[in-house]
Amino acid sequence: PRKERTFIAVKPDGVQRGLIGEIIKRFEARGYKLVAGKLLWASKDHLRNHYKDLADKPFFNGLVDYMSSGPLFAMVWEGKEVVKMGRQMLGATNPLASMPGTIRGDYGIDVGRNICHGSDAVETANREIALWFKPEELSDYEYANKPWIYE
Ligand code: DAT
Ligand code: MG
Repeated sequence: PRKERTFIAVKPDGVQRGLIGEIIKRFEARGYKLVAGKLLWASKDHLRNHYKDLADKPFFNGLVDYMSSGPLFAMVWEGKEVVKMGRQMLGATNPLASMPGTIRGDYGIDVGRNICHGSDAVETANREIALWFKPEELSDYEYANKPWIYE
């Protein structure tokens, strides 16, 4: 079976604050494998689709405005339990509720400037990966040091 994948994005505030490398570094250092990554300025329509489950929320329009306020860095990461672990590494939705050591807990304050996105379930991840990336943008490869990461 294919290894689990998740969609992780550095949001426009994270890009502006120079945190792309920091976020990549944490997933790389953990042992997860980058299978796709690109900087892009997402359209409001694309973001409304990405966040369609939140369309009824009072913060929806503000969220779409924020997410389209500049380029973001979209990624796909692969590895064992990467969806759940990715969420843990990001921290709680509200940075003020995020533990130190998480990305949001180390770098964020306001919920509307929470730096990063991570898929919340495997099914969501598959939908989001397909929404943000073409199949040919995903690279299938193995880390040469895989046996030093997985037993
Ligand atoms: P997450 O990004 O942790 O998956 P979510 O999917 O519930 O959280 O919401 C998507 C984004 O919407 C979130 O990263 C920031 C924004 N958001 C969520 N709840 C909010 C709120 N109560 N007020 C303002 N923005 C909010
Ligand atoms: Mg979410």
